[in-house]
Amino acid sequence: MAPRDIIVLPDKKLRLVSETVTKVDSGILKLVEEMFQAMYEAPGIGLAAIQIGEPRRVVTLDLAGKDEPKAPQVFINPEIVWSSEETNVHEEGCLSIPDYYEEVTRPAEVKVKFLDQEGKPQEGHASGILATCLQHEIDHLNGVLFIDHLSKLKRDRVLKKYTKVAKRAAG
Ligand code: GNR
Ligand code: NI
Repeated sequence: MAPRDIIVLPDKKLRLVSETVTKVDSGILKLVEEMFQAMYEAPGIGLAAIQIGEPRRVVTLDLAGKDEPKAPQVFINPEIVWSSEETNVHEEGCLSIPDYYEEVTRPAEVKVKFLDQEGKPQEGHASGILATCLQHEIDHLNGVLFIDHLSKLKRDRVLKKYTKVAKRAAG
């Protein structure tokens, strides 16, 4: 099957707060598969379910380099339970905001609670790009985009650009 489309700005769905997964059933596992398919096709290193239009608290990641074997990771109902005082600046992009990149400041390290694909509770400690990506994806679950961490001037400029692009495409 063709991969599912990734929704982009100014799609209002990106602002939805996604729903908690109550049971990791076959429907959720199918969603995970569809997310990996869309993420690898894009290609991107992370994806939140809402980016393919499904407002569920599911995140996929793969931080493996180009020439490395795949390293798929799944986080269901991820929750940040601790974040460091120390911050980190990393250039971010988002598949839902194509061709726009900007530096974002976030906590350098986080502890995350989540469910794995068997529905078992897990806890993990993340630093570096993993910490950045997890925070970016968890933001998506709460309707937050990386441009919300930028100045109002920059954010408004981006929003305006994508609204214009959509209007032109609609004719
Ligand atoms: O592919 C992606 N790359 C990326 C780079 C820096 C910080 C975050 C990301 S996530 C992004 C894919 C995406 O939009 N996930 O929501
Ligand atoms: Ni994103």
